[in-house]
Amino acid sequence: MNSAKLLDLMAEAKSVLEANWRGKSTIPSRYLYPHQWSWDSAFTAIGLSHLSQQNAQLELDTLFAAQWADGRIPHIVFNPEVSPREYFPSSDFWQSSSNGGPSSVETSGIVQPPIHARAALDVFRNARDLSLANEFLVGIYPKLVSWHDYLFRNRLEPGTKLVLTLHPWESGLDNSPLWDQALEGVTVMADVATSFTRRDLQHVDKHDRPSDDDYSKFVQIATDYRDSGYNDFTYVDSRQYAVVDPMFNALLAWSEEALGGIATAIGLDGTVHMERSRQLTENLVRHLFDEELEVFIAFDALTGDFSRKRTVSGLIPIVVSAMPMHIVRKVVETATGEHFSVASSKSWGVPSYDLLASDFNVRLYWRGPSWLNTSWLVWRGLYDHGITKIADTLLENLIELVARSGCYEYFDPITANPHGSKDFSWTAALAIDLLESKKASAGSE
Ligand code: 9WN
Repeated sequence: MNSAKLLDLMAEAKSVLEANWRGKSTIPSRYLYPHQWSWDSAFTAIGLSHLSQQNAQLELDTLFAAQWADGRIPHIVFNPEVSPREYFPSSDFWQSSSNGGPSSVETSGIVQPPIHARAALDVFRNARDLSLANEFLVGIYPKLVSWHDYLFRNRLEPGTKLVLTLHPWESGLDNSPLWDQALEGVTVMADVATSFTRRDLQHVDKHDRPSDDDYSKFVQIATDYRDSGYNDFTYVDSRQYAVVDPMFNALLAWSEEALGGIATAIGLDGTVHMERSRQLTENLVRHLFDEELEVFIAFDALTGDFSRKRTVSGLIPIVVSAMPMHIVRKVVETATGEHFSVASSKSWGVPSYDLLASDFNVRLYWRGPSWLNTSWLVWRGLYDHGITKIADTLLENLIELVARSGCYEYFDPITANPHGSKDFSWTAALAIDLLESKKASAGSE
């Protein structure tokens, strides 16, 4: 791609982030998601770190200002100036401040993948003002520790010793086929099914979004959790959904490694974090690596069944540095083979689902399309494990995808057609990060 096109992409990505900046944090999209989302903010901070160290730090600090007393980082922090009619479920649904959430701000009660420590370390590494960066790390480190402690304390699944997601939204890959089996067991009460109006369909095509049936189940599970007062311990008996997700656990392991790096950077001992990461990695391999499918799969803690499907969630554990190289190689073979066709002319980005599955769908939410964040995670895994040729091909492919189709929420992996919301923050942020990496590697050649 010529340098004028690369500059155009950089300019477009910057303008998306500027337009979505709300003074202290960034919204994922002006059309669909008008509040602050947890893992979106982490990805956005990584992109912002190349543009403004202060804003990147503020993005994460704002999110962590909404941390609950028990350590959880909520998946949404609501902007009180936005009407509840703009997004469902709104703060009236979650009722966080009367159920253990902070009193200063309204939030949701569930969480999202723990990628924040990794984002904080990337922000620190890209910083120009080192004393400001150090102050930022010192401030956020105990909050990150308390966030991870919440997961280990409240969400540990006793059999696998991995952490549980209690809602498909907690995975960030809401509608992935990996959760289908677990969702089959969810009973929706009649009053819940009729209690809400979807707002998402006002903004995007219904063929791009989860079905009404799935949405009712999402609302039912969130209602059950809320009605327990978001108490992870008393909730155990009434749970209708409790799934061990490979990506969520891999990001926790990767972030524990990052916490180790942060601890060292601020003069503390990071051994405990490296040890936690090692244990999580060992448990991921032991319990969730499927030798036949050659990907990581999910475990349903309520039924004891495994969900044996090839999804992007099962490729992402290669981000963890401690992942044994023979496992990384097998996963990379799956990623580059016919099921995902990564880094080939046959697909754009990393498809969210097996291209050969009978229910693969090029446009349906997390059931086929490529997203920039999950593709970026696979790229980081390749790159950090020194699988440079494939990593570089994927990097070029991702840059060209966004340059061609724009900063959309997700893309058809076969045609590159854009889907979902336009001007999407993490697409813009991670495109910036990829462009900067390309520049840095060209500079070092
Ligand atoms: C529910 C904001 C979020 C992302 C998720 C993505 C989608 C919300 C929704 O949008 O989820 O949290 O309404 O569909 O699946 O990963 O964080 O961008």
